[in-house]
Amino acid sequence: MTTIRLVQGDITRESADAIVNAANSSLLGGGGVDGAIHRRGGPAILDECRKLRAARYGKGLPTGQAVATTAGELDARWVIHTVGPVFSAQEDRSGLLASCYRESLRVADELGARTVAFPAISTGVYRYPLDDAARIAVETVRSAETDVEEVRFVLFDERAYEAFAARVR
Ligand code: AR6
Repeated sequence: MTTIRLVQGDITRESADAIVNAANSSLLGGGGVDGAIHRRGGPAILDECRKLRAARYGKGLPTGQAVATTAGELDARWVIHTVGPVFSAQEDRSGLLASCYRESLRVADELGARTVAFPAISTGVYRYPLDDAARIAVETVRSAETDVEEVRFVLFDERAYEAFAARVR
């Protein structure tokens, strides 16, 4: 059984086995939670991202997939980078968003992580509507077959927290 917990705050302040990053396919950093993770985690994370790019993801990490690096100076063992879909009103990309959560948990299982902290993937720069994103996140984690014992959704603001709380209740 995986326990779901909700926290409002900055994910870079969390302590967990793995912290998930809402990255972009370049793996080279960006704004939002990605920028915050690289800032607080320090250069070791970017170093490993560069090596992963060179070795495996020359064309970028595809949307919906996940890959782990060191967590640098964060209070975690790993950062799991995943690439959420950019929201589209024309095309249903919910499967790709669900895949981010599923693949991140699969990578967490490979690593042996038992506690995993997720941000609300795609709900910032990528504009995914919060209510839909929260439903997909919670449903996907609930139906995942994983050895992860605790999934913690770390929501940056009250609006995001309430959207997730409505799905967890
Ligand atoms: N802790 C927790 N959540 C945060 C934090 C934080 N420190 N900072 C922002 N959020 P976003 P995306 C929330 O834009 O939509 C980047 O440039 C934020 O309020 O970080 O998946 C990447 O490089 C929102 O609810 O990620 C990509 O190019 C959620 O995290 C692109 O943005 C996700 O917002 C990815 O866009």
